[in-house]
Amino acid sequence: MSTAKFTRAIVRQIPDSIRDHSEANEYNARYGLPPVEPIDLELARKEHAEYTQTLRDLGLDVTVLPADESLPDCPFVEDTCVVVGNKALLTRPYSESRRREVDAVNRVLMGLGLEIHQVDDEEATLEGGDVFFTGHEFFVGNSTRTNIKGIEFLRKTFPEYPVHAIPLAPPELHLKGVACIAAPGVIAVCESDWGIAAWKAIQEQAEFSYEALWTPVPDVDSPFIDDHTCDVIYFNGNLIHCMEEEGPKSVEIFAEKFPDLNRSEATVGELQNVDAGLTCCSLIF
Ligand code: CIR
Repeated sequence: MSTAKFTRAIVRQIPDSIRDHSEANEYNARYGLPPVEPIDLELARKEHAEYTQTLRDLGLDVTVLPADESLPDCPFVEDTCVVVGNKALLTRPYSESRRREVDAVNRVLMGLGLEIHQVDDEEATLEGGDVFFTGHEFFVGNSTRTNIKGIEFLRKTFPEYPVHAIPLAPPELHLKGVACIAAPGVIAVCESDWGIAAWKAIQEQAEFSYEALWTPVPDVDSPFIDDHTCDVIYFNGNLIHCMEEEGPKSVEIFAEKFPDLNRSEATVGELQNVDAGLTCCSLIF
């Protein structure tokens, strides 16, 4: 993992329009998944405010962008950009309805003087939820949301690092939903068929060595418990993971594996109804 210190985060508030117009509706319909449960907006905003406060408490300078009602999925800022060091690659989200989300994030990053690159090929798609950086190399999901042309932009922007494309079959949305950097040299991987396949591909392609930390597959009787709990946030010796009530087995696994990390719990609970993971509500750099 890079020793560079992370100092900033960007988050974006939740528009009312997310309740009826999130891309999750279209996604679930396309892949035969159950219809999206309506979001309790008040609860979602409370959880989002607590999530934001957790980032502040851990020392980050957090920019909170206002919601945009014309962009229902705008709180998922992670998808709009990949930032490493002083370089930022503005992405091109898969859905037309999400493309303008990058503009507000771009303005913040430009104001901070970052070197900005952009996915500007009409055939390329890339979403930040598919990308994780280990400090030495990138792993990027070749998924329903990110294609090979999009991955090429990551290679062109960061020629100093290897970029490895990891196949991800639907209905999994993003790579970080099944494998995610959890600490230097440790990748949290969900013990599902998708996670196992991703880990195999990671091992085949990695140029550095990593250990897998397996997180459990949800129980069929309680499918939201321990679901996607590999999606964690690591920076500056801090690990943010799911709440104990969301992932009791996972929290035990993190506690045992990382006695020396400063662990915090956070949730984007209500937003999980529209396919949000923990990492997707912030851009940390
Ligand atoms: C979408 O389908 O694009 C949004 N409803 C969810 C995006 C979540 N992004 C992420 O986990 N990185």
